[in-house]
Amino acid sequence: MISNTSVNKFLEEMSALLNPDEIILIDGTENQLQELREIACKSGELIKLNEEKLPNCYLHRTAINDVARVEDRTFICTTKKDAAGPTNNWMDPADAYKMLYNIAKNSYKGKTMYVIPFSMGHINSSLSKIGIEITDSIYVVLNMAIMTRVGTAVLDKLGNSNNWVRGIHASCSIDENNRYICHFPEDNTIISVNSAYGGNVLLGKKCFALRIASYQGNWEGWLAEHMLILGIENKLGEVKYIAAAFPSACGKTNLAMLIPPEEYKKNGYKVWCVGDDIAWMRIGEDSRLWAINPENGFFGVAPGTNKTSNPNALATTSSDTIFTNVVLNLDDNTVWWEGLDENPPENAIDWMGKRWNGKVDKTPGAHPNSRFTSPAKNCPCLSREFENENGVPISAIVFGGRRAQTTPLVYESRDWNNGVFVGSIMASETTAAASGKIGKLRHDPMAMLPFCGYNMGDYFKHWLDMGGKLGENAPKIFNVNWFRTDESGKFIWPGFGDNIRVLEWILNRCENKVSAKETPIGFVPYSKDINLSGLDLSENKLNEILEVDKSIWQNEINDIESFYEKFGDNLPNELKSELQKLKNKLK
Ligand code: GTP
Ligand code: SPV
Ligand code: MN
Repeated sequence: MISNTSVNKFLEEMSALLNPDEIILIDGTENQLQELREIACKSGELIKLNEEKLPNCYLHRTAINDVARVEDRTFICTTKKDAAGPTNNWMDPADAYKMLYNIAKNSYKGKTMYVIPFSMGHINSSLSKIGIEITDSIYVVLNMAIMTRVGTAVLDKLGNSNNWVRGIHASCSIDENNRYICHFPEDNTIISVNSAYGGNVLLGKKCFALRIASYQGNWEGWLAEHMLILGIENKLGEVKYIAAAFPSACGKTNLAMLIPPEEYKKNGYKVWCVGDDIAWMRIGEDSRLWAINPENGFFGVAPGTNKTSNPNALATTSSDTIFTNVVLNLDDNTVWWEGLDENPPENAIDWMGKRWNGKVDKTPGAHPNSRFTSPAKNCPCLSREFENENGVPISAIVFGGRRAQTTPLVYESRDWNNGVFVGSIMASETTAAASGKIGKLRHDPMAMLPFCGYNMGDYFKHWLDMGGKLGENAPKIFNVNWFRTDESGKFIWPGFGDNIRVLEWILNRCENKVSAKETPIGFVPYSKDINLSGLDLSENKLNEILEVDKSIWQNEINDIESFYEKFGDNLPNELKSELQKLKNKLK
């Protein structure tokens, strides 16, 4: 049924190892997907939601021990340990294959092996890459069919090429003590066992499009980044594109789908979403940096998504969506999550499958990392360039994290190398997107700490090299922080739609339209240059969150130094010298 020699060989090996009762090739047709939805509803893997209110929408609950990415069980398996670097878990590839094959052996017995040919990026784009994921989970098939381009068209494009990524997913017994997410960048292979949750098993996403792709990008001269891509249109109809990297659950999807406040709308501003999580960026023939979103859908955080915070995301989820670990409202067979509205259902089932009354029960009904999987085409603000095979030209790169203190609302780096330094010293408070403690500050360079598929010191070097190649066409690099808090722990900056006020300053800086104030860390806005009209925020408060406190930054230097020490000789000299410059400026 498949003519590609290397794919056939892989499938033969895998079916001998995993021992499925049956093999089904995912052809990408709606008929086949509908059959699978029906099978999953019969088995209880999916619950069909109210067809009138949420057409073609389903609910899925994962195992209680399997609700987020597991960074401590994620490995980069390279022949040399140093290739994985100090920030990744490492395993010897031979040992890893042996262990994983042992765990997965015969685990498809009594089940079906689904074969998913998928393309990251438009099937016909020269920038795209192909993968084949095998899985025993219909949930994975249906999610992959939303998140990527799947089906026989992908095999047609592949022809008899051996240039594709092998993805092996085996649910096994969802045993968290035998859960492993392993990457073999030297073999273009990913193996995931004992999980059935999003980022651990939708292998096109973080595993391929970031970990494997970042490794490929280092060899091939491009960047695979944990970035949203958005376009801002002004009243003349000109659109400028920004790529922004924030750690998991720090606001990418929200910024990507931003709705400008009234006074901006009146002035003709529109925001267009190209991508909400991942950007692949290459230097174009015109020497500018061009970005595509390799995905075809959104795997977004549900809690906090509502009519005010992100109406575009809410509209996107109103049909053709798979909800994971949210509340099921038994009265009308719809879904609910914390922060959707002030009216939690009383007659409901929580994310763990237990009876739940939102008016009485104190425990959250939806898991904090509950998610929606929706097709990109549903998004009301989807960019018309979404399907453009060449992507969009990037004017500005923005880094950002969740910092209650220290980092100002926005600042601009001095030049490319200083911007790479700014990305490399990013730190952010941890969120529910990965298992482990929440709210703990950690260094997360370029929001890639959990996703860089090779030595992060070499990754910094690659960023510096890209700047050298881009020369004067390099985008300007900025840093933002929506999350500064006051004494009572409340966010000072209103965030969400109002973030366009900061993006406007960023684009104004790119076009040399406004001046800025120099500080030891870079340029911050004069408060008069951030448009506060229509906003209940005083200029004093704004100045408070624009402040760069020298004594706090002196402490920060110590943290940066101990983080940098990890990289030893792999830390590029350019970054050492940027750090020295910062130290001098803080004196
Ligand atoms: P991943 O999908 O895990 O990569 O997350 P993400 O980066 O796409 O984050 P998302 O946009 O889903 O937002 C995560 C959380 O941050 C939600 O609870 C949002 O409500 C909150 N959030 C997003 N933007 C802002 C903002 O501008 N200000 C504040 N205070 N909160 C925000
Ligand atoms: C993230 O954690 O950054 C996500 C969700 O986008 S996951 O796909 O699980 O990685
Ligand atoms: Mn997101």
